Amino acid sequence: MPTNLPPEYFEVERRYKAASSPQEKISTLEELIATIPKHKGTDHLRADLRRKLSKLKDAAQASKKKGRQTSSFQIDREGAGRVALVGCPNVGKSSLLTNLTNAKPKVDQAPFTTWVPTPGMMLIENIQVQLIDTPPLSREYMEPELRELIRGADLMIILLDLQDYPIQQLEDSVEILKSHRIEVSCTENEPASDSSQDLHRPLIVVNKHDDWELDKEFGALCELYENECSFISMSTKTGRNVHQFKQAVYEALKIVRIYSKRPGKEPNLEAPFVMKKGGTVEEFAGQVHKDFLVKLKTARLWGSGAFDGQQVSRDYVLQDGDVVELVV
Ligand SMILES: Nc1nc2c(ncn2[C@@H]2O[C@H](COP(=O)(O)OP(=O)(O)O)[C@@H](O)[C@H]2O)c(=O)[nH]1
Ligand SMILES: [Mg+2]
Repeated sequence: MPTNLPPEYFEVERRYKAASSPQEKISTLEELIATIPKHKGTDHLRADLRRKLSKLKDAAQASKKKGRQTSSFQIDREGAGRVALVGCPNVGKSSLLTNLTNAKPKVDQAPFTTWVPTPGMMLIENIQVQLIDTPPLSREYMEPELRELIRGADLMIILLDLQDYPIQQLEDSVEILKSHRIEVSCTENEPASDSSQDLHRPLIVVNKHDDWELDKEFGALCELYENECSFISMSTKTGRNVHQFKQAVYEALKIVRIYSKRPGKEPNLEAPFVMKKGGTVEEFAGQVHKDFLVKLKTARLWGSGAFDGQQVSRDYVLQDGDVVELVV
């Protein structure tokens, strides 16, 4: 054993030894290797640990192939949209999930606390959205199932820590995602290209903006990226800007809420139908009941784009908050 190992080595080694799940073992071992200074005296140790790491990864792959149906990456879709929360260690992903949803993931000052994705439901006004806390981004490795989970989400949030080099974190996050073949573009006005379907436009959320004392830091960040991308900031600790955060998630999901109304009755404003922006009366009818889709004669509308009770055609594009009476 080389004698000149830094104190962090032993701290990480302790966590590595205590790790129980294979993912946890892999990540702590990666961390451990990173703590070792590179010189002749540590060559053997590093080679040794690398061999261990590759064995662990092989074993993890093999067991995943066996037990696919019980994988914790298979999460049922619930609610009006799925949002994957990604970012570097310690930015506050798990805190966000704990404070804004019904889920209870582990929150810890030690980095790399979250090993498997954890879903939770977040209420935005009268709809529920599924947020998924994910393991911290790591350059070395990403579970293939995690990649699919992130790619398949309706929205990706890249979370940054305002108090810990957010610029570096943003660059790292984008680079790491790209290295695992998750293409992201933070630029809002970039023209759509052929591959735009695979291009993710994340919502960039800056956490730990606890109070006004950090306004200057946040202002500087916004200024730096003024012509490139926009940020919203919040604090999961003090609850600052939580409302704005939820509104931004709603906007980014590009959905609308439509209320169904029966003739002569009031609509139930507690239980909207949720559709993608641009959805028509016809699509709405199909969502309410497939019989309506066939039998629909006309529809009457109460909402922003029409006068009360106006008759609209099947291809009328509905807007957020519209109330629709389907006539069959
Ligand atoms: N000051 C401050 N600390 C926070 C905030 N959100 C989370 N933290 C702390 O940051 C640390 C890491 O949080 P965690 O949610 O585990 O981060 P994760 O690794 O991204 O899941 C914990 O000590 C949290 O208490 C915040 O808004 N403000
Ligand atoms: Mg976490």
